[in-house]
Amino acid sequence: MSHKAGFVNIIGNPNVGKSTLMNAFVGEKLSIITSKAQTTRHRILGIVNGADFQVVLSDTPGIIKPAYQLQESMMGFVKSAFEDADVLIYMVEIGEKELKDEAFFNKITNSKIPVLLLLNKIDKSDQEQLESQVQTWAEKVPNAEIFPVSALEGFNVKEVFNRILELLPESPAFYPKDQLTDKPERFFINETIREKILMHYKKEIPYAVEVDTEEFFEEENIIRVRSVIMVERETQKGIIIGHKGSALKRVGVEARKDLETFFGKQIHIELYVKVNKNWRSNQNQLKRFGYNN
Ligand SMILES: Nc1nc2c(ncn2[C@@H]2O[C@H](COP(=O)(O)OP(=O)(O)OP(=O)(O)O)[C@@H](O)[C@H]2O)c(=O)[nH]1
Ligand SMILES: [Mg+2]
Repeated sequence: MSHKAGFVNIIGNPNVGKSTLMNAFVGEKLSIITSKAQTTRHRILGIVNGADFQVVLSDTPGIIKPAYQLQESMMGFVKSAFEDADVLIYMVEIGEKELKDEAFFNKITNSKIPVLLLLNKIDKSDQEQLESQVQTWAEKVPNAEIFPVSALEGFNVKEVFNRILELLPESPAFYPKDQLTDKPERFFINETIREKILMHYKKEIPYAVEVDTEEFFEEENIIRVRSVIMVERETQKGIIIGHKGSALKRVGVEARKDLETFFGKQIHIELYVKVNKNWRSNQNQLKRFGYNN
């Protein structure tokens, strides 16, 4: 029997729906999703396995012009996604004009590998707008096949997946067939806590936060974790904790609910907040949190 396998890497502007699409393909919430830009900071693999195929998807951070070291590292993950792709998914959303970074855009239009341009969030558009945008993108990226989709509602997602399977090379699997991702358990705990912080805190706060799970003990019926929420300044620490600890408590309660679903087990989370001055610009700290690429 022939077997197909390969890397399908998803890139695009922030907030267009890249993570929503990857989760839809995999059928698990591997990547966190929020309405804020720069939700995803890492390259996260989502693996879809079948008897005669293995599709290794990569979710990546939205493309931005880096202003500090953390963002430089995030764009490093995007660069790496160009290097090993068998199929490139370039995701745009309804109403979007262009990829602001010209160098990345040129890489897409000059790509030697197949490019699928997914025009996402079509649930928010009408037929007329959709047709005109398909036309525009066909002119801008003539080497791409265009698929209007709604990652959120699952519209056309299956069709895209079938096209991916056609495009993938014959190859043995790269990962064990029961593996869903490349990330360890602690990563999903960190990310779920960060998702709640993105949802509940304003302005700069979520961007100044990193979460690190220092302890992870799995017992038969319960997982016990101790995670630290790192901020850059003392004032941010107070905001995270909130009046009598109420804000922090909400983060813990909501993260626990999601993680209990994700792991299918009871979770006990101990959260605390620590100032880690300017960690976003500190090479050693970034390395420690997995932003070395
Ligand atoms: N209406 C609509 N909203 C969508 C669709 N897909 C994603 N969204 C929403 O768009 C927002 C961003 O989704 P994400 O999947 O986090 O986007 P992303 O491209 O991964 O964002 P970054 O990680 O910040 O680059 C969320 O509020 C999603 O619910 C869609 O098909 N339709
Ligand atoms: Mg994302």
